[in-house]
Amino acid sequence: MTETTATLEANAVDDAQPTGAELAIAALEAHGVETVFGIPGVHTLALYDALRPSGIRHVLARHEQGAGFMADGYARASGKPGVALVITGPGVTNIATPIGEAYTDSSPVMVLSSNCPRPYLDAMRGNLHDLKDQMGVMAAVTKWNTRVMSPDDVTTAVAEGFRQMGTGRPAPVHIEIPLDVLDEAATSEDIPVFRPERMNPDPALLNEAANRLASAKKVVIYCGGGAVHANAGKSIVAIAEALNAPIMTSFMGKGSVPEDHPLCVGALWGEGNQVDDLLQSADCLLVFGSKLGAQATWMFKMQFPAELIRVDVDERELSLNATPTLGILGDAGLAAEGIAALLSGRNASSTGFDVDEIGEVRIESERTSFHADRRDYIDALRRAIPRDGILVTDMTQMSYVGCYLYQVYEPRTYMFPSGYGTLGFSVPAAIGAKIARPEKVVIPIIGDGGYQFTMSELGTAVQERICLPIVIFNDSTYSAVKEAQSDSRGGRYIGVDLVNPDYVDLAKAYRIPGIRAHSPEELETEIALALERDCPTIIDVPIAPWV
Ligand SMILES: Cc1ncc(C[n+]2csc(CCOP(=O)(O)OP(=O)(O)O)c2C)c(N)n1
Ligand SMILES: [Mg+2]
Repeated sequence: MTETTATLEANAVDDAQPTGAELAIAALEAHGVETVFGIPGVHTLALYDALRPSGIRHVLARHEQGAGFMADGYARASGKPGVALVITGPGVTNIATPIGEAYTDSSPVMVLSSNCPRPYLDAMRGNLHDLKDQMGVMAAVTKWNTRVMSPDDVTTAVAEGFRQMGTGRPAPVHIEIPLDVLDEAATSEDIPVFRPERMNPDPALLNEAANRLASAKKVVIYCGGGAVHANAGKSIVAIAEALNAPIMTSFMGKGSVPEDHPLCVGALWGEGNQVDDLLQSADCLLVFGSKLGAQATWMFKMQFPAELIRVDVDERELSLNATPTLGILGDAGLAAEGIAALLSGRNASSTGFDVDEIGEVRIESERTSFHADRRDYIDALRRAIPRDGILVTDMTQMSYVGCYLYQVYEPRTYMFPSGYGTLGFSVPAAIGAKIARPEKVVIPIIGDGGYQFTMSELGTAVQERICLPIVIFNDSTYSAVKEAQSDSRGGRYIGVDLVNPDYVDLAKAYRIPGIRAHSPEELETEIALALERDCPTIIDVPIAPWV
């Protein structure tokens, strides 16, 4: 661990030794935390009391699920860990769902929780917020999970949490501090501080990769979320240009390279489609930061060429799902930089793929992608959102159209609850993203069903006066499920029709503008108007049924 040590100054109210809670907040500050998301309770009074005089901003969520998604959106937009504070028991179980999403999508989120006083831990003796196995709940959704039994161990736990989030695959962590530890005075004021370092790949392996790439006839490059996280795009494009290699991405890899680059075929791969034809004609695939998971490969139907070179920061994922012929453990950005340097000066004109052919593949695979007939709304969103603006999507049909057809140009400007697939992600994640990047346009899209999972977080956006056009694609149906019941259950529909509130009237209740947009053009206009306001705007978009 790279560590420096800070000492507590600002938060100690008097000369007395700091408490566990004061040290926890001081340790967050020492790690550069500027914002925390949460909901207080009598089990976190000490933490909130220590937060008050600190320089950290507290954003009050309306439900811990919202706080978790906000911290996740904050992390995805900024690249810095998001932090959430929750109470024992229901606070912890409520946040477990968004932390499950952060875990599958490799997003660094730290949850700080309390628990009953030490003598009552896990004892179920009738204490308020008793949870039989709080550590077990959070073990299921985190990379690292610890219970701090002494105020002297608080700051090392926080530093270790940051080390876990900043080393290898980014992922959530949980630190539980029992009530009496929060209030107890420590004997030490030391605050170890972890400073993240990028993981250097082995230069010999980079050399070997460059040689194999140079001797391959046709190389395809594949970018996953690791390429976004490592900001590897520029070097990956340089490799692609040196080899005339098309670049594919997963949904999580969107934005790693600009999707309007002539060599990029985006996230359009599908079994048997034109992008798949490109892949099948290659003799080498170079993968940056992807687990080549079940969803991305359509249940492992993606066939790989004989040479499979993989770069990953996580040792397990480096060979997960497909054994590489050459595996390089390390930061995707550093590896891409090294390989690009080794390939520079290469004359690519006579090797690799025909660039015009790649352009045609893109057009043709867009034409045949999921519900391409609905692309007008996606095109309207792309026109309404600046190049560096952030689109936050949910589990709605229009999002799935966008996964393929919405072009992303910059890293960290596209979010999708990819792995856990949790409805209600987009609005709170967008709130977190906007708090992390207030200068950017941030727009969540969501279905009428998904909106009702976390609609309470509108209160947070109103209270924080966040400029946020919320786009609800409204068909009064769980259409994704209805379509699946149509496709595979003979149209035997059950549990998919919704009686919804009027979302324009709902906006009125929050004293914010609510508008109905009836066409892609109206949507574009209403987004432009909403971006002028210092509050959220609900844009309800009635759409035709999908099934
Ligand atoms: C927490 C959670 N519960 C249930 C589901 C299953 N599910 C996936 S999509 C969907 C329907 C979503 O409806 P809506 O938000 O209106 O979008 P639409 O499919 O109609 O476009 C459901 C219920 C889920 N993904 N997440
Ligand atoms: Mg719907």
